[in-house]
Amino acid sequence: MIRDQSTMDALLETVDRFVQERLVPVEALVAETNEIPQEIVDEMKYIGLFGLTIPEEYGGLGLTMEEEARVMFSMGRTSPSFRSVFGTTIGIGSQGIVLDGTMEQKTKYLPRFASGEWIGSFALTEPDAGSDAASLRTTAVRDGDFYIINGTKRYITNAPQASAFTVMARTNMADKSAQGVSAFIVEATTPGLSIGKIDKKMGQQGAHTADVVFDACRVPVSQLIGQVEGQGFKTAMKVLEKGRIHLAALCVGTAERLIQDALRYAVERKQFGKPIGEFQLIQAMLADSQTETYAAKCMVLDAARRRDEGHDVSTEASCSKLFASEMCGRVADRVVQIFGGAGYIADYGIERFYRDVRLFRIYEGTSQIQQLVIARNLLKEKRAAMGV
Ligand code: COS
Repeated sequence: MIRDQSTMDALLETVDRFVQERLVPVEALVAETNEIPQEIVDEMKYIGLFGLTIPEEYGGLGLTMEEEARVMFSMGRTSPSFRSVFGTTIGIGSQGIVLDGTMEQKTKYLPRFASGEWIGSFALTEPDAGSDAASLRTTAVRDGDFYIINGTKRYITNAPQASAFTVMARTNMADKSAQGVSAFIVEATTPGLSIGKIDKKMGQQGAHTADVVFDACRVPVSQLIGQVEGQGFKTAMKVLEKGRIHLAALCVGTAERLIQDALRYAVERKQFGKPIGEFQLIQAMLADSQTETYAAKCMVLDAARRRDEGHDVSTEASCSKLFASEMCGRVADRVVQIFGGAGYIADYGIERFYRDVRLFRIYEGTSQIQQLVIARNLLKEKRAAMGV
């Protein structure tokens, strides 16, 4: 749903200009230094990127899912690490509070996130709990007006920069299932919370991940999201469901960018006396890439619109994430092929995208988890229809 077309057009024009004029020129620098320049982060705050999904009453833009997806199409046209600067804050790092937080929690945290003053991060994954997120071992034991949190969270995006984490921890030790898990807002300065060293990754330099370690970390009971125990896993799943549409949109934008790079190269590069774009085998790779990108875009927009209409989109969100992330991997692979030797050489930036997009098939639920969610939902619906 687009609430106001002219406001949306203005926002997209601003983001497009920011991406092309400010981000694309520093892609190589960011990859080289593994840092995003502070002035770029400040400009993101100024444009309002940290508040895209925060409701307007808390200082954000309150974008609908379709509006958010369209902004992500634009953000995808540069290195994905730029999106990560504000991506966890507008996504998994804040949405638990937006969806399930109390009024006090929203009032305290959301305006800080929306302005970019605070970075929000999401701590679900652990050394022994990845795809099987419900098996998490981090504990939160009630002690008077506090919970004492112990455990380690792994691969946490923006952990070194975050001011507050949404942390999933087990409050009911007798219940090893998802029902024993609760969600907390834990401020980074809370005694007992520490951040591990920054991980060395395959790609997406400039976006940092690290362990978050809780060692007898005392968190006031007021930090329990929604003030209800046992709801934390559901909160996490709802947050991830929305995040999957967001990421699928990013995949579409990145594929579009790569196709544009490939087209430029295909027009300029000459072999056998003519531009390589005139060869049908190159054209086939371009056509397949465009077709798949278009298909993913249609899926993302449909899933987003259904969510805006209030439908359950668990299946559509997973279908979109699965198809768009796998599609983006195939497009990146073909574009390396079209560039040939240049595609393998760092100066052209194509091999960097090839590495960067590999994460799309892994984070916020691997492709295999999306398949599992889709199949489970289908079978559940069929069983219900058959009354078995
Ligand atoms: N919205 C609302 N509630 C949801 C939900 C959703 N999208 N998905 C699941 N739930 C609820 C279920 O309804 C169930 O509640 P009830 O017990 O009341 O029925 C509860 O959450 C547990 O769900 P389920 O039984 O499906 O949990 P499982 O442990 O079997 O597995 C998967 C769930 C595998 C789908 C889940 O662990 C998952 O998504 N794993 C991947 C995690 C991930 O994406 N990690 C990436 C890192 S975080 S960036």
